[in-house]
Amino acid sequence: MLDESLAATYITFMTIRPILTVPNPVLKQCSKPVAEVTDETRRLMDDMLETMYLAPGIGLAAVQIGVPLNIIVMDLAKEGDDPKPQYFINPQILEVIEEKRPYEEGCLSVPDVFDEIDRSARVKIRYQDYNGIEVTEWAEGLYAVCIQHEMDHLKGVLFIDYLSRLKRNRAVKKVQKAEKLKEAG
Ligand code: K1U
Ligand code: ZN
Repeated sequence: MLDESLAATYITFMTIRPILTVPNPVLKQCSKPVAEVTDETRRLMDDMLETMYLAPGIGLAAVQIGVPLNIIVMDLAKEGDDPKPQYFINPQILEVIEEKRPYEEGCLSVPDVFDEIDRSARVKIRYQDYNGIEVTEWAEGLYAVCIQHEMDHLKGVLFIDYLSRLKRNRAVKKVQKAEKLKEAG
């Protein structure tokens, strides 16, 4: 017979999911709201977090692993500090301040491409957390940059969409070339 404490223990296995890269058309899709936060939602967010840590990255939207739902994970902890995972379900931007700040952004769906993007310095957001609890707060600094970048993913917008057509095309070609080289082994 199973030991009671063992039987009561849930062993969860997290799965690393492939991250879609440009020009995959799924990345241009608009994500859909999550109707209810369930264990399945939490399993998806656990997978997203592990996938993000391995990449490595500081944020990931569900659509980047081919699931067009309004879900984002993030961890902005400094290297050497304890992990500080954050989960955003159905995030909304309620207010933005006018002041814009530039930041050199990257994206796991556009690997090895970085460019400076101007975004609002502070944004007020509302979202549901890992347990489905509603949170309203202001984000600033890297938090503001990252949440705006990730929320763009939910609308099918990539940071390279803010660049000139020349830079954007170059970025996509660079990624395609790298993918082909990887496939060729
Ligand atoms: O693809 C993504 O959406 C994730 C992206 C998030 C982001 C980075 C910078 C500005 C805005 C949004 C990344 O995580 S790219 C990788 C990255 O920035 C990083 C990786 C390892 C250590 C530190 C940063
Ligand atoms: Zn991105």
